Formats: sequence, C-alpha cells, structure tokens
Amino acid sequence: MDPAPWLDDETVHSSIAPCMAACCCGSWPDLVETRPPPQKHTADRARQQQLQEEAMARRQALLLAVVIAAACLAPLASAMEWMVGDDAGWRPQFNKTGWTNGKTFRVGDTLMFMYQPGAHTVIQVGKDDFISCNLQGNQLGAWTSGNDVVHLDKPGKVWFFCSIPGHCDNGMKLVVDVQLDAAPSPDSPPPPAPKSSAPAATAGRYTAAVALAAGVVASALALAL
Ligand SMILES: [Cu+2]
Repeated sequence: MDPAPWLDDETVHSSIAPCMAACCCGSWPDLVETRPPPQKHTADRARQQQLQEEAMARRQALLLAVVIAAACLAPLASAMEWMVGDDAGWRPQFNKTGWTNGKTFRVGDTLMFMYQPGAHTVIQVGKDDFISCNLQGNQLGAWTSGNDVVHLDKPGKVWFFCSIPGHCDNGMKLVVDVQLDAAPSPDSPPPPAPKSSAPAATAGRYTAAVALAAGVVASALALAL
C-alpha cells in the first residue's frame, strides 16, 4: 500500500521528531517517573528510628529496675557465717561463754564449728536430749570433721552438743534460736556487731550481696542485648 500521497518524506520526519525528543529527554512524566514519591522513604525512616528509640528506652528502664531491685534485695538475701566460739572455736563449757548473746541468727545463715577432729563432735538433737545430755537419743544431725558447716534452713530453736562422754555434762552445748529472714524494722535498734567474728560475718554478707547483684545484672544484660 502506498503512503498517503499528500505526505512527503520531509513532512513525516517533522511530525515524528517532537515525539522522539519527548521520549529521549524524559519530558513525559507518566512514562519516566516510576519511582515512589520520596515522602514515603522519609516516613519509613522516621518510624524505624522511633521504634529503635523506644526499644532503647525499654532496655534502659529494664536495667534501671533490675539494678534497683538488686540493691533492695541484697540486704535481705545476704547470709551470715557464724564462727561458733569465735577464734577459740567449739570447746568445753561453751554454754558459759555467752557467745550467742546479742546475736540474731536467721534462716540462711550458717554455723561453722572449728575444733580438733576426734577431740569433739557436733550432734544436733531435740530439746529433751539436749537438756538431759542424752548421748543415746535421736540424732538429727552429726558432724565430726573439725571444720563443720551447719546450715540454718528453717526458723526455730536448734540444739547441739558434743557427744564425747562427759563433754555435754561439762557444758559443751549450744542452742540457737533461728529467726525468719526479714529486714529489721527501721525503728528497731540495730543488733550489736559480732566481736571477733565480725570479719567472717561481714565477708559472708558482702560476698552474698555481690554475687546476687552480679547475677541479676548479668541476666538483665542478656535480656536487653
Ligand atoms: Cu567435746
């Protein structure tokens, strides 16, 4: 089929040229501008930043709460290690030393009995056997190493004596009244400090508090990171 006779070559070229220029120079917005508008990117970034800031704030709040909790709980959780008889240890006529005077024993504390192995023992008994020094009675616990650690794990009185014949009758006996672990009320006077057993007792509380605080903080870091 012949081209339209009224259009010569020059006329056809001059009609197409503006179209070609428009395509190449990108002046047709509908065809060239296919990217999303820049406002969407900005909004996404702002939202992301807000989420990150919120997460950071949550971590900081969690850490702060944990540190405060650790500081509050440490005194409650601390336990005392009582060196029975202090430097002189577990010995005859112990009940005349007044070693328990002014001391408050709590659940979680420990008693450490130091003596020459074989020379003495530590036997936990009931009240009646304690009073009568009954060596044949029911033994609730027995320790003989000379470096014995007894855990005070429940409230109430605990009775001990030495089972070497004659020693209990000679006063080698100890009763301890264990209190429930609780913070002392603010208006009650603080208990007198232990005398020569102070370093061991203080070290025990310090160690327990530091261990607890370190454990809690480590857990918090693991959660937050
Ligand atoms: Cu003894």
